[in-house]
Amino acid sequence: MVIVHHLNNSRSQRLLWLLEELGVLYDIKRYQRDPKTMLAPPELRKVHPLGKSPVITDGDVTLAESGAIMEYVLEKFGRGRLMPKPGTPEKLRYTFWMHFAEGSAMPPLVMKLVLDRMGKAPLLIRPIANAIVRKVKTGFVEPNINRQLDYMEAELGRSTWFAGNEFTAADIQMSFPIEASTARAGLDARRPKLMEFLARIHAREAYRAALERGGEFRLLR
Ligand SMILES: N[C@@H](CCC(=O)N[C@@H](CS)C(=O)NCC(=O)O)C(=O)O
Repeated sequence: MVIVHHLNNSRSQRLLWLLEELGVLYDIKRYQRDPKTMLAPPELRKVHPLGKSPVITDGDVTLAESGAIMEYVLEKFGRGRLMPKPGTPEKLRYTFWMHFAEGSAMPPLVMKLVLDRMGKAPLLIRPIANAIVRKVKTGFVEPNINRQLDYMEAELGRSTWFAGNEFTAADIQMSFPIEASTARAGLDARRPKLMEFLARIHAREAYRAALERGGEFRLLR
């Protein structure tokens, strides 16, 4: 049976949602973030050397990295569901968004989280440290986040879901950067397509079932 090594308030929520959509039986092994640092506990490193979540174990298989886990689950249990047909334009869009979510959308959002949560620098160098942080945020992090959000908004103007007019696993993969953008990057009603996307996914039965099984899911800010 698939066991999801699930960290509270984390990306592994997305995987529970995929398993619920597919009706796969799974178990959850829970891990709690350190309340101060918000890092995963060291036990997770005993499951996989990277010590991040999600990780799954399934018989002899131990696999990390959300996108890879999603591909594994879809190949083993999907029977073609939640994916466009091979060779179609939708399949190409699907592949793009599956990679974009972690490859491009998440890095500046993680950088913003780290910079926003950085403790105060020693008094003597505080003005310089603050100026550097401000420059990285306004010169690099925020413009990238905004350009990406504008692109996602425009793409959702082309079709109901990210890969086309059918809901796919790419929408599950994209949900995390979009949820994270509401928590830490000012995503709001000024980007109505993304807000409608969130309302539509929140209404899905499998999304709600995954929340009930996963427990607490508050995006870090
Ligand atoms: N790109 C990886 C990112 C994994 C990742 O950073 N997971 C976070 C949870 S959202 C984590 O484990 N954070 C705790 C830590 O870094 O100690 C994926 O999609 O699986």
